[in-house]
Amino acid sequence: MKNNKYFITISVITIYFFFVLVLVSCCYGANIKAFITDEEGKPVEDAVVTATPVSVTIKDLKKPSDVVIDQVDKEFIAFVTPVQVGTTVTFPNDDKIRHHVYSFSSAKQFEIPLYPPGVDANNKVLFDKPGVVVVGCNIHDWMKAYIYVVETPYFAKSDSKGKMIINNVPEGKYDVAVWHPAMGPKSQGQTLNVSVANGNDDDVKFTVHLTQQWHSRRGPTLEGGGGLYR
Ligand SMILES: [Cu+2]
Repeated sequence: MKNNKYFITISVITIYFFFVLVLVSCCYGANIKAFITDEEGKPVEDAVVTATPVSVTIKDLKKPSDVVIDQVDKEFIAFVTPVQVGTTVTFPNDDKIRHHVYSFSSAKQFEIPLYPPGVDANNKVLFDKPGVVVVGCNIHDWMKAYIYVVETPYFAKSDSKGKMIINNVPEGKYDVAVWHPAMGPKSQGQTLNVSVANGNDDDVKFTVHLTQQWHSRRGPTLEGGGGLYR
């Protein structure tokens, strides 16, 4: 009998905690699902959608975690990286040659002079102002990456299907905007007003006009590795 009572108590506690868990997980805001296409209806990869609170105070802000932009086979991985203001980005070198990473963008000017393969704790840059930072390599002209520094903690980047999800956006009103490195002036300033209600996911769609992007031609691969630089 005693055992039976014990079992019932444990069951009631378990069920109680299960409901609390469901309540917390279902009612902490909602997700914003975005779909980005170009004017022909083709999915656009590497677009960033931001949700900036209008009626919500961002409480309990987590410190942005560190982000990595790798260099592999003389390309930056990834091509587009959205980060929140205050994020530190490291630039490891996963090639067998040296790279020289820099940016002249007003949102962040920096330079990591010619450095060898590996991870060096000094190759860290703090992004402390919002804006677009174009990153290049002094040795390999075709290497290019974009860091999109945003103020809001609610943002995401589209995949190859043009889709993304901004998770756990607290209830309230938001200005939802889109950005892409090749976005022409026609698409600038597109903003949607979205009201996020607890437990109700929102679907948003943007159509963007992309301009032709200019790219340096990739240098030839020299047999035998091409020494320290190429
Ligand atoms: Cu390089």
